[in-house]
Amino acid sequence: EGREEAQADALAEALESTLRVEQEEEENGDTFEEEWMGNANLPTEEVLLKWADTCRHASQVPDEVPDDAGREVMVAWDERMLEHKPEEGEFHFERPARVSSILEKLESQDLSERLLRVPSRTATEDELRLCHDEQHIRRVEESFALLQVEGSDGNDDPDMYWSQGTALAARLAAGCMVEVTKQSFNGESSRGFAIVRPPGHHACQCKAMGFCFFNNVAVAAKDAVESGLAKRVVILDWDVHHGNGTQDILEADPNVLYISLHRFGNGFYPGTGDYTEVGEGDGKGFSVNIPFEKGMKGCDYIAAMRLVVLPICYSFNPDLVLISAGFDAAKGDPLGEMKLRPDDYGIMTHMMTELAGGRVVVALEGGYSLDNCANCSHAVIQSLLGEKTFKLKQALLHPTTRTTIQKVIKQQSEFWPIFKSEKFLCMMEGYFDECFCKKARKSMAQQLLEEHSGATGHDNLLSGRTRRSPHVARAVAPGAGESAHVERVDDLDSQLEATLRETAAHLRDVASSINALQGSLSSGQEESTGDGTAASSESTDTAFEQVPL
Ligand code: Q9C
Ligand code: ZN
Repeated sequence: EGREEAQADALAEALESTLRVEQEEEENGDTFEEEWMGNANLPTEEVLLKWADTCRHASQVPDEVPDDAGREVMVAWDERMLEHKPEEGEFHFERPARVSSILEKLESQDLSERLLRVPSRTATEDELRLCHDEQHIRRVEESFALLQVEGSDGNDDPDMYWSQGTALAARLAAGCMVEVTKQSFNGESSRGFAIVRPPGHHACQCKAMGFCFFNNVAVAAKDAVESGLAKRVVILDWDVHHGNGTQDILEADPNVLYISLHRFGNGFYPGTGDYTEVGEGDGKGFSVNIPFEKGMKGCDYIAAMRLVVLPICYSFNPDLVLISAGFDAAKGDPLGEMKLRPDDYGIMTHMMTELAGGRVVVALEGGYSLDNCANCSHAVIQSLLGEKTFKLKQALLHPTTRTTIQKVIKQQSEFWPIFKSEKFLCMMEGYFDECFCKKARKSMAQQLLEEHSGATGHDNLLSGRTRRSPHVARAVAPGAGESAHVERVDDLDSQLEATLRETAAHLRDVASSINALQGSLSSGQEESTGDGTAASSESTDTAFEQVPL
């Protein structure tokens, strides 16, 4: 009896590892893990280096990341930023505890020797004037006083509130970001994190909005260019909202490339950032918008990073990377309704540290779950420190991700020649199909296991390890959309088909060994090995036909 149980356990284990059926505990079981190992995971890299010299801004391949880069990370904050706060008893998402939660987390992690605190300071008038007009700067200074005297500051935006400490906090937020950015060129480290609030990316040249007063990141970018520290700056904005302010301020500037991943459509705030917005005048092609629907996971963001953000960034070859890091696309945020995990932010950060010789400066933007603020900021800092291997939970892409990415690429191909390269397009299709392939393989395995446990009465062996959801049918869905821009490559299709056939054959082999094993386990029981095999291969073929080849 005991021996049989042990054998059953061993079998279950063997099945699991042979078929690599991995279980996703917290969610719907649609994911598997992929070890994130930097360059090894960038399928674009090799192609990119080859195509770099055909791109209009790339005269050289990206610099190597220096050996000692990332050992230490600069951080800046100022307690006085906590004095921008809603009135006693009032709740507002953009609250002081956001920053405190990050500071507490960092303190609890014993990173003190590796974090270099940069002295905080306010932004100067000259720095603010790089992005804001005089009147706006005055109004931020005076609004609270006006409010006290007249009961109104002329700003009726319900998203905004003003307190005694607002103006100073806003100036400190911009100043800290500018200072860390400057020091990334001549300070003790090339990487930094400005833990600042109020956030900045909705702030326009002459208007405060969306919880933002001064555009911290835009000011730092302009200042880096104006002061001659950088020739080309890329701003990656992964806050769940479109950074309309940053885009407005920089849309005609060809030296600052603005790339935003955000939720868009159905009235989602602020309503700008469709993929058709590509910049204006000299800045045409230097705004890149990736508009997602709600419900995206890390794998969707990583796909966009690999297929859109990195090809453009490597082509642009920046000497400074700034990140508008909102954490409101993290799972559980009260506004974002996306599903990113802290590790996903670590991975995206890591992807950017391969650029600009590792000169990467991050600024806090939104993010309204305190736990997410703390944990995602920590992941970003670990990534900047070069510390950790992050786990990418690779899952079936959202049904809209493929089309979204293709639309962006088609739109941007006018400006970024890599998107016209057949090799690149082929690689992109391969990337999408690879996701199908893995999914298809996994569902075949699961189906097989299910059928089999049913046939042999050994449900207990597999309980909790299989599900009856129609994975394969769902796996087909994203591919069903037409691709006007990208033509499928026959060659690749037959390759895929071969892989799938091979997998199917392998699964049949596995099925018969399972049968043999179970036969010997349950000697005396009366099920027929032949039937089990037939049922299995049948199910494999069915699954097979549903995959578009
Ligand atoms: N009732 C940033 O994340 N609308 N700003 C919220 C809530 C404004 C978000 C509506 C959201 C602004 C920096
Ligand atoms: Zn936001």
